[in-house]
Amino acid sequence: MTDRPAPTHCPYCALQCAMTLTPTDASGAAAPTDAPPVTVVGREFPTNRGGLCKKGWTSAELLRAPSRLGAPLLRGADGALHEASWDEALDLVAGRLRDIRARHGADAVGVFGGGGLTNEKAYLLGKFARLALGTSRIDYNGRYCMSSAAAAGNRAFGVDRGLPFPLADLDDAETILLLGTNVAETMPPFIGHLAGAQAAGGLIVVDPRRTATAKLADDGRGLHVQPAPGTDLPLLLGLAHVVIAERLADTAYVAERTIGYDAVRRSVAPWWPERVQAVTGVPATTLRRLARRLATGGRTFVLTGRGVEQHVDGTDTATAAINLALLLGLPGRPGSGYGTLTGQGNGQGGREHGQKCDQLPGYRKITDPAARAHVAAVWGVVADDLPGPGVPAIELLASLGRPGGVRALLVHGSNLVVSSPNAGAVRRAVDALDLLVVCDFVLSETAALADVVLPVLQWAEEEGTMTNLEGRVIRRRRALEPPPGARDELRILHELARRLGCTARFDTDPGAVFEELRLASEGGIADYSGIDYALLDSGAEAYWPYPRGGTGTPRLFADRFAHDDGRARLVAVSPRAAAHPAPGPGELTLVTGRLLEHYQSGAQTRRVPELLDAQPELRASLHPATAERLGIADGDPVEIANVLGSVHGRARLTADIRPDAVFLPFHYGDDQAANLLTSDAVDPVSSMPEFKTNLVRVTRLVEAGAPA
Ligand SMILES: Nc1nc2c(c(=O)[nH]1)N[C@H]1C(S)=C(S)[C@@H](COP(=O)(O)OP(=O)(O)OC[C@H]3O[C@@H](n4cnc5c(=O)[nH]c(N)nc54)[C@H](O)[C@@H]3O)O[C@H]1N2
Ligand SMILES: Nc1nc2c(c(=O)[nH]1)N[C@H]1C(S)=C(S)[C@@H](COP(=O)(O)OP(=O)(O)OC[C@H]3O[C@@H](n4cnc5c(=O)[nH]c(N)nc54)[C@H](O)[C@@H]3O)O[C@H]1N2
Ligand code: SF4
Ligand SMILES: [Mo]
Repeated sequence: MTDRPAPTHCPYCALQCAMTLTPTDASGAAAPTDAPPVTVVGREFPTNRGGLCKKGWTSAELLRAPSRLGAPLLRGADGALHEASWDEALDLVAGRLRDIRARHGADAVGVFGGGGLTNEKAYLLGKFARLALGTSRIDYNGRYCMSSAAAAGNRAFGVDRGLPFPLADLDDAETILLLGTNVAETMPPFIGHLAGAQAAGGLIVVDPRRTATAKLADDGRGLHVQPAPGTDLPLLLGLAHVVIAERLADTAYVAERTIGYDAVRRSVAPWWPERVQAVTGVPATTLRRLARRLATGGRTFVLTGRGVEQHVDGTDTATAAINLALLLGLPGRPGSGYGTLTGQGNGQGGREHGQKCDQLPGYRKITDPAARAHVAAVWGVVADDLPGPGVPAIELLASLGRPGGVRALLVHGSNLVVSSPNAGAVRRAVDALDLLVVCDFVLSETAALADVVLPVLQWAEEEGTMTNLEGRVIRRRRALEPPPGARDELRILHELARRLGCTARFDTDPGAVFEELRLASEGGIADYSGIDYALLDSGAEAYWPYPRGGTGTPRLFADRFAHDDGRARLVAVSPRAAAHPAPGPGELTLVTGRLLEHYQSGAQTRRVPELLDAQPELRASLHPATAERLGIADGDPVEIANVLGSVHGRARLTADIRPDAVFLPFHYGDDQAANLLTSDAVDPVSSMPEFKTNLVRVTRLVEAGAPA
């Protein structure tokens, strides 16, 4: 089954580029050396068409890297981590969990999952929390990623599938509005799907930075709109205002397919273009031109990314984008549409099968009695045995070590001390835990703080399924034997459940877990019951919902939306005062995001030499005019600080950023972690934190030995 070419998909982002892994020698399980044990070749697939980005090309470097964990680690009396046997580690974890639970109750144990886990792992983790631990305290890093877009999608359409159409539908588009996404760096092969709109002069990018993606639009044909950070909501209200005022709305569609028009019309009335210009800095003439293009630009798509979603008003901003798309009659119209670009490898599937605090498999609500009864029956328990809803990630982390809060935390697939907002406070909260258990294959910054580290498998060593940004379920396939010290997470959950005395099924075979997931999801919103491994292995396209005996659903909304009456909701939204305070004297708005070479907290990509060499340390992008005012030259060491903390990096001068802002990637740890500066204020609907606009001051640091 192994040691021959395996058709699989990239371990990183939601584009899930197809790749073929070929073992370089027959002894794939040999002791760790520097040489990658497989070669990586891009494979033809509708999302990537054979292409891969740098991260994909170098993904095999980590498989046998010296930094790969080879045995469980336990924190000793000396305060250091020491290698231990699996039995010793698992016995210790189960014993301490039992003890903490007996003394403080089941909710004193928390679970933090990740959107990179396979569907099988995410599903079993949710089951493990609810049955083996009996805790309601489970949430995951998708809260930082997809929660605002998901909340807005559920509210408007009654369903949350990031792209309700195949990505290839973009190829024929004449107009594409990209709101707060830098796909040229975050999903490079994606830009192949923008070529048609670009050629048609209809590529429009809204980003406070002139990113690689914005440059595709800013080519004399399309348009780059550069609003002040955090002002997309008024911008979108202004666009809707022009659409209505100039009678550009698709009134037949609005009448037949939506409800809520009157309230939205009233809510956008006060957002005339000149007022929007004053708030956003985007000229009124540009707004009018943009609205007209969207209304008359033929096959048109509106797409959002984290730049408009990761805000305290991210749900409302995503809602305003949906309202605009509905006014234009785009969702469900052939050749047009609205969508959000899911980020993590399994960011879509990871939000469907029970890692979210309020959710059971199949995108069911944990508070819905019928959903509880269905899942309880599949799990062989009674509904009363299932805990109720827990709390979202930020609240979960804030409770660590606090009276009545979580005292033991299990982490599966997140480097949360680097990637969570207000990371300094998170670090202190983690220190207050009685027990931290981290499953990972590298010693991430979070794993380095753990009492117990359990080494797990990497993508090339495991079987399972992922659901990509299109809602398409795909197979992850094993290309080589895992190293002897690492263990499959399904088996870890199985072993822990057994040690905790839980008699429910915890299969270790991913195929068996998927069969159970099918049953658990059956009849739910994200229904996978018609999908099995044989179907996926046959190469069939499997978009959910895919009911048993039915077919998949590449395109949603052609005839109806998922609300009972079949209509979409136009939801009136308006900016809240003080959601995004403008920078005061001496302050800049901190914009955070990504670089091509690094993935997320950098736990993986900072361990790939080629990627680290390309982006070795934190660089703060500053406008030359701002830098001059602050007495900073290119390459100077700088401190970026606010009341929450401070970080150190080097200045990178670029006219691609607005003079009132500074950009930091969040890919670095220790004193280079951008999240030491981000606040843990959250969106009231989605509990998404504010990652994209915080206020900071930037100062030049004097290097030791250098003249001031
Ligand atoms: N290289 C790389 N690729 C990745 C990842 C990675 O870490 N590295 N992560 C994956 C994941 S999980 C995700 S979620 C996706 C994210 O993919 P994207 O959404 O493309 O990524 P970001 O860089 O977070 O944000 C996109 C843009 O939003 C802009 N922005 C910031 N504030 C605002 C604002 O107020 N308004 C507007 N309109 N724009 C704003 C930023 O300048 C940035 O260029 O990428 C995926 N792909
Ligand atoms: N300032 C700022 N902060 C942000 C963002 C931002 O734009 N700005 N973006 C946010 C977003 S969109 C996201 S998605 C988060 C992501 O941030 P994190 O949740 O920290 O995600 P990763 O860095 O991918 O961490 C995943 C960890 O799990 C490990 N891992 C990978 N696969 C597996 C597996 O199968 N099992 C287990 N057990 N471990 C595995 C990896 O080695 C790594 O250590 O960051 C958020 N934080
Ligand atoms: S775009 Fe995403 S899925 Fe494709 S190779 Fe790069 S990281 Fe991997
Ligand atoms: Mo994400």
